[in-house]
Amino acid sequence: PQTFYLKDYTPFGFDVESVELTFKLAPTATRVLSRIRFIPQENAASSDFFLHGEELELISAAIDGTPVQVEEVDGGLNCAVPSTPFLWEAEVEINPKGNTALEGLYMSNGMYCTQCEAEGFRKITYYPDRPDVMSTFKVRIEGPEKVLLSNGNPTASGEGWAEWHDPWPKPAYLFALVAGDLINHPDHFTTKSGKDVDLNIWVRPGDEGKCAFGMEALKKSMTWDEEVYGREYDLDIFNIVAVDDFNMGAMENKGLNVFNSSCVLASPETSTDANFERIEAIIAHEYFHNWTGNRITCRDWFQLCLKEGLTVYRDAQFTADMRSEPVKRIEDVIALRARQFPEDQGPLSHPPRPEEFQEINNFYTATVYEKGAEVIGMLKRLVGDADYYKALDLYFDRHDGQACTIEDWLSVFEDATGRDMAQFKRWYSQAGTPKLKVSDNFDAGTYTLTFEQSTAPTPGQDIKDPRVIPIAVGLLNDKGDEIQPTRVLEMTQATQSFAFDGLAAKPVPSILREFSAPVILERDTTNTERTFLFAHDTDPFNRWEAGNALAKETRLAMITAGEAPDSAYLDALIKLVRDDTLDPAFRALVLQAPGQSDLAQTLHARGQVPDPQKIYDASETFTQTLAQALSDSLPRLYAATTVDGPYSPDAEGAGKRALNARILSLLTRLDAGEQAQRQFETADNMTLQYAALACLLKADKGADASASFFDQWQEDRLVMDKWFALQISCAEPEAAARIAKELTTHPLFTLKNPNRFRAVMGALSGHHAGFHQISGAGYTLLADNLIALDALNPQTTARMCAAFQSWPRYDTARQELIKGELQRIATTKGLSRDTNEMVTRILN
Ligand code: B3K
Ligand code: ZN
Repeated sequence: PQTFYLKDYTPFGFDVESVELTFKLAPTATRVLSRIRFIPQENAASSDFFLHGEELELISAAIDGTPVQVEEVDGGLNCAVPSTPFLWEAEVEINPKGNTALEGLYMSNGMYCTQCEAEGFRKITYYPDRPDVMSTFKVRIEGPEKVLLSNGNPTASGEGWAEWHDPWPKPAYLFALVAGDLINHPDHFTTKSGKDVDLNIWVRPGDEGKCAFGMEALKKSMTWDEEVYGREYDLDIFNIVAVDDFNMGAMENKGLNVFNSSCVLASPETSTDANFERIEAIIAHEYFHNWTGNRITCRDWFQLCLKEGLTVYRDAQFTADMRSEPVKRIEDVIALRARQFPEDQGPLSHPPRPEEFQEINNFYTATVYEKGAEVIGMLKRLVGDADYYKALDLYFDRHDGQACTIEDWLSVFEDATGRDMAQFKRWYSQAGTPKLKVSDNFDAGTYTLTFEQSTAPTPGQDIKDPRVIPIAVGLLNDKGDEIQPTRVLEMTQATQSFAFDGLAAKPVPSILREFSAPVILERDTTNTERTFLFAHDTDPFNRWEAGNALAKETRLAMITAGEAPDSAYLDALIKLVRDDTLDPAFRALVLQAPGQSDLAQTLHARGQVPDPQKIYDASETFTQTLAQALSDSLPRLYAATTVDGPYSPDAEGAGKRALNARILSLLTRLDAGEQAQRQFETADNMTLQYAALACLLKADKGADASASFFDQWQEDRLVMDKWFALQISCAEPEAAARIAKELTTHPLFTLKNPNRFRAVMGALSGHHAGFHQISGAGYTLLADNLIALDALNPQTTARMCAAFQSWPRYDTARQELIKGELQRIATTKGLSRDTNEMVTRILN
């Protein structure tokens, strides 16, 4: 397979002045007519006229009205063209119904929809399918469907046809078309300059009652982007469409966002608080792309984090503003450690701006997205809020309408702030998670912190240079008063010291507040000091972090030294959980057990071989001990999580229900599921019903509840995904793979729906001890299903291969089992380029 390199970038030798497309829709034989005006560039580096095209049947091609001979080659066509501006016309035929890869134009439940990012437009017609080629688009759709949508503004329509015009030049990856018998949930929005915008959420009949929350989230996002970034919407209409079969969460096509139905449809009866929060964030994310992604796009796909890191950062700011800032930060750090750290510390490690790929769809990763967002957060911390927004204003001003690079982005910061960004750029070019070792010293009133940074080699990158690391530090005295408010230390050297003068006694340091940089902090400290910070730190993130460190350390001591749960930590935890002055959402996070995969990673980093079953057992024992120690308070705490009045998915109610789930799971360990059964029977919303079902399944008392849940919800695709997943994630480790295997034979299981596939295979690979059973049953089941799915849908298959990425952590027996399965996948006949690249990288 071909490898593409950043260093090989060359511009396309032609400008595209305008694009006109006509779609004659038919399920297995759609005709696409294109009229494209090309202008050869003066002094072009290359005058080769190559158009991308895949799985197209060429019917005709003409230049300036005269039929031309083209040379069809792998991945596209070549053609001899004039050296003056010309009109290219082509007709192709495609088969949307046969498109199970869900890329290009495909059908989902009888409706037509598209997914073009990254390189799907070439499955629709011949075109220079690269993000630096931008043009305006006019689209005519002909078909019997009631609703015919494309990008931009509607210009004309009649019985069986509609026309759209998008006046904003865009790359082809932002093209979209939707056609189907859909129903809309309409609304409108007036922008700050007084422009009225029609808003619609389009859904299949029956789903119209699940649109209101998404619509409110959209309007909040539009207001927020005006207020915080000064960005206004720029078309007369904004459409969102919900689609059941979708490879990822959603897509920011200009004026026509397409959403996985799981990321937009919501109702109290069918969606959990976590679903609501995620929907709000994804609606915001896709909307924010209108400026960071669409108006300013990427020059090439190596620059993907230019739009994704920034847009994730913006949606996190939005969620923090709508809900709780510390809670959002803690949730994001938990997710970063669970998804990005393993990637960065394993065979798939790559920089936020990769320098080579075979299949770009394999680089829509936690590193590009979440670490990309962390990098923006560090930039903001280093330059300060005022200069950050000054740089962003300059970015929008200078680059509107352009396809840009990370260099353009950093130049804006240099020009707005006068700072040199050369060293900071290493965050974009170097892979791996830096380790930050800390030591301290107190002498004659001066407290000195010394930091040492290092990053282990990653694939293709042996040597790492020191990075700029913003380290937010505060100091407390022994009573817990803050004697040094948060100060951001700017580390630039491999080893560097920072002094705090004029102190009466040795302080307690609170380091890396707000998780000010995506690093692994290593410090020889005591549980006594952690317990002190857990009780007193004024930075909510670091207060949680101290508890999290204690939660990890006690489990690790149980695993490696057979110790009992640390009683000082248990006491502190109980005290905090009983403290009604604290936000219930925060208390719920403090009660959340550290991820078992995270514990395995830590053991591995300490030179030990993790045993998944032992990790599981320690976690179970700890929870059981906590439940007993807290038993007197549980009924009162449980009662206090009751929310009066009708369900509302706001942060306050959600916080109480998050605590409800934690308390109920402790109660269930003592009352054999009585309370959970009551909650299951009386719940009037999915959050409470789901939490109760999870507790019952975990206690092995869930058979009846599970059956009645199935009866109640079997017609609801999204709730059924929960039902599939929960049976696996709540199973005993030795049963997880068997249950998952049974579920793959259930009539409602299908390889054709990525949500359903992820519900089952994602739950299996997410069950640490279940997936890693020494029998290898989990590995084999996943590999069997990946091989089966690859023939239909390479993109989703390739993404799920990452479940195997952590194999080097485990014992030789497990390593051999995993490598055997990876080899079996690798040698499958006709394996996709997507999956081949993933298994090859994981094995090397
Ligand atoms: N930009 C899309 C992701 C496209 C993934 C293509 N494999 C969604 C998003 O990040 O908003
Ligand atoms: Zn995005």
